[in-house]
Amino acid sequence: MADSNTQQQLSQIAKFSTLHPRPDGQTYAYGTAGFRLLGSLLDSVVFRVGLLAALRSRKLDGETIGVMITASHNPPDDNGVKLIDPQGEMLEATWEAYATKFANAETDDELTKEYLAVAESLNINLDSPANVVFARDTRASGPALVAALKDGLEAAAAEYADYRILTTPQLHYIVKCINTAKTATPYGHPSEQGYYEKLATAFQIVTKGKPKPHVITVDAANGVGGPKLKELARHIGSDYLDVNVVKDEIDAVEKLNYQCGADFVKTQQKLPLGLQPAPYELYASLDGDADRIVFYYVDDAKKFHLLDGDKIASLAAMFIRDLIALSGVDLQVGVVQTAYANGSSSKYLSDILQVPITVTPTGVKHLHHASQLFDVGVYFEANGHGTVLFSNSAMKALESFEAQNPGQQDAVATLLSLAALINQTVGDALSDLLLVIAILSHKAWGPSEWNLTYTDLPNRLVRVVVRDRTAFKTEDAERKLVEPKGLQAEIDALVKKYKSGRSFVRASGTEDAVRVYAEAATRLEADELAVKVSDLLKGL
Ligand code: NG1
Ligand code: ZN
Repeated sequence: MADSNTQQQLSQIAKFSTLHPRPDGQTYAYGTAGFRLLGSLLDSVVFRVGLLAALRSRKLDGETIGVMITASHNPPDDNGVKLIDPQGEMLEATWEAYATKFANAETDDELTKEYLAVAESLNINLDSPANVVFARDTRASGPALVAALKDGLEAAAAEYADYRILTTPQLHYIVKCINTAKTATPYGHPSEQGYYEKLATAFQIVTKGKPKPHVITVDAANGVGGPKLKELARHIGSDYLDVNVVKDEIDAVEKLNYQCGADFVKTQQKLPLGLQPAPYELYASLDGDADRIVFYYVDDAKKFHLLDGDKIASLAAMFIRDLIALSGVDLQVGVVQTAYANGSSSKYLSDILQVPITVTPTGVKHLHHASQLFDVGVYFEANGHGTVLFSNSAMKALESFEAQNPGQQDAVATLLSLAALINQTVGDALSDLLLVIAILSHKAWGPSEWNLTYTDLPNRLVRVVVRDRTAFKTEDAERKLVEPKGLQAEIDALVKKYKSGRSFVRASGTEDAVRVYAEAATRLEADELAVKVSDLLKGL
């Protein structure tokens, strides 16, 4: 039975909870991106996430848990919250259900009961220490949500540290640093400064002796990535890197992600509003919390060429595969993609580079876990969210390798610096930016040479509103519909009519809609296939 300390905690939770009432009629779900909706509807949710973070930390013997308040590429009035596990990974999936339960508890009393029920069923000692760190992006609703979070953490008697405004991947980095500080392999100094220093040093080593890269212009989506990228560039120094940051108006809160940013550029397949690029120069766009990045350039005819997550994955896999071969260390690089990966990228990876590919369902947690099965696992969603994971055994093999010649020594040193440069916790736009620049500088490539590695098949993504998206059930990494019955056969019949045709339908995990993806040999055919498959959904 609950002792007096526990009783005290429960009464604090009930008391504080009255300050953060749950809006009537609102139901919440912890999805692939945590909780995400209008900032004005999130006060009670964030308070309750504070309680859950405390429990999660207690369950893991006081290891530090992260809470990030952000809505990434969503419009300015949205906000969101998600939990970060001790190694900087996303919250373990089984806990998503507790998050959803907490958020939907009808009354303060029901909430304290849920809290106690989770503690009891998981054998959590409520007297034990709980440690939580948190940060937010630049949205106007952020400070009030932070206040709600602090109330939750205080009610649950957790120790906490406020890291104020950070990119999402910076907080993931800090969580991992804190939890590895006393281990044999500390990840880094647990501060924003530590993050910049780690990346800057690694970038300087990786690009040492190579020509200084051309200036790159980065659209920061008027979000948190702008000031953070400038700070990172300052640490790297102008001897190594010139970055020109545009769309960096973080105080004009209504401009966040508005006609700019990685999501806009990828989904619209066009330049951010007002950008007038010089031909064949490299450009990039971050999303609102700087965990996604896409690159692009225009040619002489001002034609826009997108270098998306698939192109980044292919570039990274090629570079790392070649370095491993040069080093003589026995390691395998593999790539993890989703069904949204362009068919040409998969063909290039398997036929030309001959690296193994795993396909997982959408959502970075699936990609992340699958890529941990490779010695070096490259994973990217086509939308530009991804990273490269070096396994512990790969790190040991590299660190202990006795090089036979300077070529091998160089390759091993570059691989080890890459492992420091690339965020090992989560997709990180700033780290990915440096990775791409470093590789291009090694290859002496501009964006058009990079683009030549393979030619994307024209593709179209369509969002279709249906009566009940949960009626759409898939298998084979979301590439085949099992329900509604018979629909897949109709899709297959259409696809067969198109050269290099491919199409699939799945329910979105973040919006109340289904998505239709189609690709084919020409723009016209890809568009036509997308329309025809969408038409099959009419009335469903
Ligand atoms: P949904 O809404 O499940 O398609 C979208 C993206 C994902 C991922 C999540 C989380 C596409 C087609 N889907 O998921 O890749 O990034 O949002 O933000 O881009
Ligand atoms: Zn994001």
